Amino acid sequence: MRLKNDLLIRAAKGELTERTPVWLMRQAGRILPEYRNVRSKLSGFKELVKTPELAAEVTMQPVNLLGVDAAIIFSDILVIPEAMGLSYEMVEKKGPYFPKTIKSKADIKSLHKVEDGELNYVYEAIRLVKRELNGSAPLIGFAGAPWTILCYMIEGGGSKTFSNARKFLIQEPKLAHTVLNMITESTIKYLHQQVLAGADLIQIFDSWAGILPLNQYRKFSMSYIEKISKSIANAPVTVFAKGAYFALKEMNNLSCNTIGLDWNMDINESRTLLKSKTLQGNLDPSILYGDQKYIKMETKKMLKQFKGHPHIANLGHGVYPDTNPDHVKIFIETVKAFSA
Ligand code: 1CP
Repeated sequence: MRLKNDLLIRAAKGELTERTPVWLMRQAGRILPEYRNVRSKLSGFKELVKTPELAAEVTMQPVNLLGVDAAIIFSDILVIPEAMGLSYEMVEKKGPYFPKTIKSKADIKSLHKVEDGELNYVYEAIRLVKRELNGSAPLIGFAGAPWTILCYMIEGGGSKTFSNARKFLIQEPKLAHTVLNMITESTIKYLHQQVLAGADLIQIFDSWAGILPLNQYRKFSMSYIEKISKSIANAPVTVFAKGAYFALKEMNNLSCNTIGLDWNMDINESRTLLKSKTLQGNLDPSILYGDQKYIKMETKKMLKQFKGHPHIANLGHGVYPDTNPDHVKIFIETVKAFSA
């Protein structure tokens, strides 16, 4: 199916597009009352993730209601650890909780690599969204980076420091690599299936990149991201490594097309370090708490700094849940008007 709006794909491939494509990390599911309406009728988050018709419906909401240039499939990075044998619960207003975690070699024995036939509900949702989009916008598939997934498998949920995961890297480096390899192989299979089902671009989220020093980041994260990026031949790949300003120079050598910047990463410096990459980002999500004039001014300021370099407009991390959807629309409309 030919895309009628392929701005995102062309920008990802390094083209200076006639206007900058725009979408928002976490656009599906956090801010729209229409999402909460669908969600409130269900037993919980996981029912939504595992029901392709509903996952497809909420994936389409930001495209139809906000006018973004891409859809991102409604799912979670945690479906991979679950498929590997560590199930999670999504606790209302708190976040994920894993009753079983990785503490020792014995815990790894019960894990398995994701096989074909697992996670079919994600691929089915992708097929449904593709039919619905009918080429009007590209669809982004995604997965967590192996390091970020390992963090949740060891910690069992969110954490400020992920110090248990960091302890594991120091005390059990070999075991860490064993699990990281299993996650990597599972993720490669998973992302290939997403592309086969119709995903037009793949984003890898390394949300906890910023807690590792460079030497550990190279060994325990970037090497696995590279394996995954290299294996995806039929879709452009974006790597978003939150907080990894110290690794940007080396990220220019990754086999991916786009690097996502968070709001602390300097745009000019990033352009110099990442000459061969498209850049995505990087408006501070808290700017959307401001008034219309402020949002417009800050968005234009950001766009000007990226001008002349292939760029995909986005926030520097996920949109905050209490952001007014009208403010999100101002951001999107400003991007569309600026570069036209
Ligand atoms: O009931 C609900 O609505 C729960 C909230 C929610 C939602 C809507 C969670 C729980 N996950 C999601 C969906 C989700 N997660 C998407 C779908 C598309 C979209 O929202 O646009 C995506 C892309 C993710 C990715 C994700 N999940 C990341 C990486 C991106 C990031 O923001 O850093 C991470 C770290 C997760 C784990 C996760 N899932 C949910 C929560 C609250 C968390 C974070 C837990 C923590 O505090 O560490």
